Amino acid sequence: MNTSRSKELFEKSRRRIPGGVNSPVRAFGSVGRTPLFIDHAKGSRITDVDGNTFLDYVCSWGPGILGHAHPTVIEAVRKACMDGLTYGAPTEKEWKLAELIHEAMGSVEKVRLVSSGTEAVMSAIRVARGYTGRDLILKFKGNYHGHSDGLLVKAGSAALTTAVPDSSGVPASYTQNTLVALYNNPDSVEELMEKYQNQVAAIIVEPVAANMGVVLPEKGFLEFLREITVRYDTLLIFDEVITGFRLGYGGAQEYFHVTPDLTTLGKIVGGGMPMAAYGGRADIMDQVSPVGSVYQAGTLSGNPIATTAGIVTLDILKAHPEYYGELERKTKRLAAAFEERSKKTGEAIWVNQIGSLLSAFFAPGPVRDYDSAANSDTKAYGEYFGRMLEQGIYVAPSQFEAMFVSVAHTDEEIEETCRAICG
Ligand code: KE4
Repeated sequence: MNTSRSKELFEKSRRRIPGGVNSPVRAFGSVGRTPLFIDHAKGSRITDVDGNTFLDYVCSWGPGILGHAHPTVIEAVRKACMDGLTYGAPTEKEWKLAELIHEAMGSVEKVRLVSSGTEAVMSAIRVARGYTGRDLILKFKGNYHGHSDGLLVKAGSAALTTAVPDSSGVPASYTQNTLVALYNNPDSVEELMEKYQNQVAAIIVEPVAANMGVVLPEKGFLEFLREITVRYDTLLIFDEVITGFRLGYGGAQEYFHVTPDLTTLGKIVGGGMPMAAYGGRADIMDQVSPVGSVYQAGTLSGNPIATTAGIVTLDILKAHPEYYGELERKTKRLAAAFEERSKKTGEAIWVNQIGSLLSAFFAPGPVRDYDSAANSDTKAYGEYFGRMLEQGIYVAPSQFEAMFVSVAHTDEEIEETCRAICG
């Protein structure tokens, strides 16, 4: 496969942009290859600057549930652009999107639109602290919630129960209010809540983890988090940046019938434009300025182009509830192909799949938390990634990311992908 133009652009970009990319995972570092520079995308396919076309299972890390350049979304965005790109003033579209979000997730009684998932989570945490008057936040090892300082943490040693920075440039003092528990491990949560009791403002969780690869909540885990947060008057934050509108139109909170106090959204809610949101109970969200004393602001928050893309995307998903069954069926077919491969080659492959999210871990499994995910053979994953690319299939360039399926992936393309998986 000719990738000379990508290589040339990568060399030039690296001179001006750290690593030649604007987000680290795009650098293909963990699969040891030169990143592909993309020229355009349409439907289920993405084309690089050398003219190589691939079936795309990254879908821009989640926003692309309708496929790339959906004609209705593009037409609406094109039209909206003619009316100006941003005003820095309220518009009807922001209210419309807020209503759509509330209609899909009743727990989101009030919502603020922001420009990235990181900003949504950072703001939700600030509101939780402002509402409760407490400082500590409990998160889970292997969950990723964007790159705000207090959340760039790794679990301290067993002795430590507060976190230590997982990035240079983050002062240790910024992470001393972050506790780290183990996903699918209620005892680790009990222990920390017992120790810190009424100091914990919120527990934040990916209701389906998708940043250590896809790891499902075990039966009762989310219900347990709901119960223990009530018990300690702590808020429960569902980080639904990936699961929102992905697991179903009502996200993970509808899928699992567990209602959080605050929810963060991103990706699909913006239809591919820079848009995210945080929201929840009105009494909590009324802490936000100018109503309350928790400050949060943004020049391009809720801008008319991003809200247009979000509204049209949600309208399409709302009008087609059947999409979610189709997405699950196709994704299950992919999961079966990995199982067929494992039987055929004897490779240890453990698959976690839910809705249109899937991860094939090159590990014996079961993969149920960070440590079991980290046990994966990343070299084997890198070889798999290369095989798929050579066969025209673009999957996540990291073992610890999800495979995303879109409505645009046809059954024939799923079968083509299954053949590539089975080898
Ligand atoms: P952004 O700031 O990247 O928009 O959202 C941060 C975020 C928050 N919460 C969850 C559950 C997320 O998955 C993310 C971002 N997801 C990654 C993909 N695993 C973004 C891809 C990237 O970093 O380039």
